[in-house]
Amino acid sequence: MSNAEVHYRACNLCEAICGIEITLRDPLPSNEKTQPHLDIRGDKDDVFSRGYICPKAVALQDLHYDKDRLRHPVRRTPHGWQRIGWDEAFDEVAQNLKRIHAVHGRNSIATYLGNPTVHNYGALLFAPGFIRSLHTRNRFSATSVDQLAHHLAGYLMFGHQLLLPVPDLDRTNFFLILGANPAVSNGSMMTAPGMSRRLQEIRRRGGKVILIDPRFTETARLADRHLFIKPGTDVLLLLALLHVVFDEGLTRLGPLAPFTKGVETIGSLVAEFAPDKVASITGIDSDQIRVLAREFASAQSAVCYGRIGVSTQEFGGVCQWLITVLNIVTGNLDRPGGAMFTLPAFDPITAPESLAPRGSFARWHSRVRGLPEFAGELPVVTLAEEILTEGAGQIKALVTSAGNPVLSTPNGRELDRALAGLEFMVSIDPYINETTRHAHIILPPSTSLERSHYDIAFHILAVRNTTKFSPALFQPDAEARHDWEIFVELQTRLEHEGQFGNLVGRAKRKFVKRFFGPERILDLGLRFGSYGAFGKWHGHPAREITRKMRVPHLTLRKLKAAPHGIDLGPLSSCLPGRLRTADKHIELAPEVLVQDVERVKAKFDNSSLSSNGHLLLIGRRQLRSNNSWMHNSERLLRGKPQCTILMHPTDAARRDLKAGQTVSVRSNVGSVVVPIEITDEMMPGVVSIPHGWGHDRLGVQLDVAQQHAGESINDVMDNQKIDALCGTAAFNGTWVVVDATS
Ligand SMILES: Nc1nc2c(c(=O)[nH]1)N[C@H]1C(S)=C(S)[C@@H](COP(=O)(O)OP(=O)(O)OC[C@H]3O[C@@H](n4cnc5c(=O)[nH]c(N)nc54)[C@H](O)[C@@H]3O)O[C@H]1N2
Ligand SMILES: Nc1nc2c(c(=O)[nH]1)N[C@H]1C(S)=C(S)[C@@H](COP(=O)(O)OP(=O)(O)OC[C@H]3O[C@@H](n4cnc5c(=O)[nH]c(N)nc54)[C@H](O)[C@@H]3O)O[C@H]1N2
Ligand code: SF4
Ligand SMILES: [Mo]
Repeated sequence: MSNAEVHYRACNLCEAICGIEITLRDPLPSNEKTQPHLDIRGDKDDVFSRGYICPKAVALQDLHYDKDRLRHPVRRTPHGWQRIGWDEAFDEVAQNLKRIHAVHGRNSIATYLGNPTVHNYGALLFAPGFIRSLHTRNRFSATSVDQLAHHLAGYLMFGHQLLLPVPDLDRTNFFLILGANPAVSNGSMMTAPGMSRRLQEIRRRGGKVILIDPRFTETARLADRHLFIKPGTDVLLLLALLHVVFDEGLTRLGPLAPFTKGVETIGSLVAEFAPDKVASITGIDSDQIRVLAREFASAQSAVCYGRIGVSTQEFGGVCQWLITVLNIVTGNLDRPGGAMFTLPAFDPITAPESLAPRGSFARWHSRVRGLPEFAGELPVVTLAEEILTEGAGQIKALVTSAGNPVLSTPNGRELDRALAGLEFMVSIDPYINETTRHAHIILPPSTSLERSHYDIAFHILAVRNTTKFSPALFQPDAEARHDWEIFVELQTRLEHEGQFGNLVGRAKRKFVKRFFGPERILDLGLRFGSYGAFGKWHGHPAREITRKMRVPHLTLRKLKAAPHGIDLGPLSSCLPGRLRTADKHIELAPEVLVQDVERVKAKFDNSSLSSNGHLLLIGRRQLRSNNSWMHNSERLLRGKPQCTILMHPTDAARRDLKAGQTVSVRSNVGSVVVPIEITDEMMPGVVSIPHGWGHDRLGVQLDVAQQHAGESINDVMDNQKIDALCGTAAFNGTWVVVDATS
């Protein structure tokens, strides 16, 4: 890139996919050791984000220039990490995996894919092939500490794990949010750059924003109404809202009626959940619940949306299902201002099953705890015990890619111990962090500025159909490898053995890299997608839209000629055409979900509501932090310590705690020590600690992060506390004891 050049791309750090504009601010320094300064701003002409960015975008350069970032493969030795060549590293990994496979069987090798995988189209396209080549059932990912409940509902109700309705944010008149903080997270399973502005606009056009959250969050400040809820009880609120809708005859399916099954089942299911029955458990007054249900059902358009606060709790699966049911029975699915499906330019829904599987559920179960698979993966809450429990099928080797499960999964300390005992571990990751420090070999990929970028995942979840391609900003070093190249290398080395096999493997790698890299697949996907020359459109008015927008026959070349992206218009109605259920009906009442309500009843019938002096722990996200892995950027870490516990003044007074002092937070699995902030933004009885901290561990090589180490909330979270339906971690509402440290 020359100094005068301006580069446009999308920020790949979170789901908001903001357009950014990058220029070199200073002339290139003569001393090469000085970090060049990139001027990173919001791209005002980006068709979707219109100039919005958050502070993390500027830190993209800190990741690229980070002196702690690995630039070549390393091997762990008793004398520390040793630099090795790529060929040697690939060979060693392949040999170890083959050996362990031969001795202990296919399930002895496990894989874990972390969150940045979905922000990296090369990894997203090529990781599955590599994982398939291992033939293991022990596949894990961050999905089971995140959005698994959404996929389960999509799969059971609409026939495809990626048929996920998105709030039509820019047109809705009533936005009901449960357990999400989009003003900070910038939105999740709802891609919409500039979330605060979009929320304000709902109110400006006369609509309402209502938030249900145990904390008065940054989003609460933008809402018309905020209601505290006791963590983990949203399922009862949703059942009660539906109760009112049915009881008062407010259901209206509208155009969905001819192809929606199971309405009566829902009606009888919710009959026993009158608001009075759930009020004291949820902490929300029954009149408030009634008013909310009526307002929702009678709004010109309305959409209910729930995220991490409800996805990761004991009834997360049922919650995400009931949220969609509420949208459907009030006539708000598939209509403007409600919950709508996207029509992305690269469309997995219409892709062949072998490329984008519809999903599957409970085809097999985990060995130790019997947790069900979903879409070929097992819940990560069981990874540690699958490593630690002896017997046939025990995990002996692990491949992690773009993940830090020691900090991001519950009972991280147990996993930490388990990883230390593995026969072999390899990590594809740019850092030596809390997880990868256990690897025998680390394979570091190129940075996001060194590769092209296309958001395969987040265009599927966006509140508007747009499409954008970002070219690489920097040429990668000769030494660097992209994630996808690493996967191709490993896969072919595993698939082809022996002298002849090696030759075939090498030829195949060359062929794939030259003719079928990510860009070529993207181009094909665009051509066969709904806006391409060969696209299927499943009853969708996409053709009409493309004609009007004058983007006939999308190709990668056309996309490259539009550096600010191409707007493909607002979301449009597409049902029943886009359904993937066998009978093209919406399954409103899937049996496994209906059945799971029995578990809800059992829990709340028996549970004693007294807290015995315990507090309920929940998480929180922070604008200048991104899960566990951006804490090595000085500019994001400046200012007050971020890893603190928030507590209501009455809870603090009862324990004689003062602002700023350190406290110990204990659960049945472990404890952490953090400073306390006293604030009435917390619901009494509830405390909050952010996740992703806890960098002060032996061998971690993250200089800045270690100076701001914090502690890991997941040392306190229990990996036995799960949504028993699908095995997702139930982070929210963990009982803890908080005391002053002596
Ligand atoms: N700045 C920043 N942005 C991020 C991330 C980040 O780490 N930092 N992470 C990204 C990722 S991976 C994701 S998945 C998204 C998540 O996006 P969000 O879900 O919007 O993020 P959170 O801030 O975790 O919001 C969860 C909210 O649920 C509330 N909550 C906790 N327990 C309960 C409960 O039992 N019931 C209810 N109703 N509410 C509850 C919490 O108080 C919190 O406000 O954010 C993404 N964006
Ligand atoms: N208590 C609690 N725990 C939580 C959550 C919570 O709300 N509360 N949220 C959960 C959620 S929503 C999520 S998504 C998970 C995240 O869980 P993980 O995905 O396991 O953790 P991350 O912190 O995202 O770690 C990302 C890793 O990827 C590496 N990395 C970054 N970019 C790249 C790249 O381009 N290629 C490769 N190969 N590696 C890269 C980083 O160095 C880091 O090691 O955490 C979950 N854990
Ligand atoms: S909100 Fe921030 S981190 Fe997320 S895409 Fe936009 S600039 Fe990047
Ligand atoms: Mo996430």
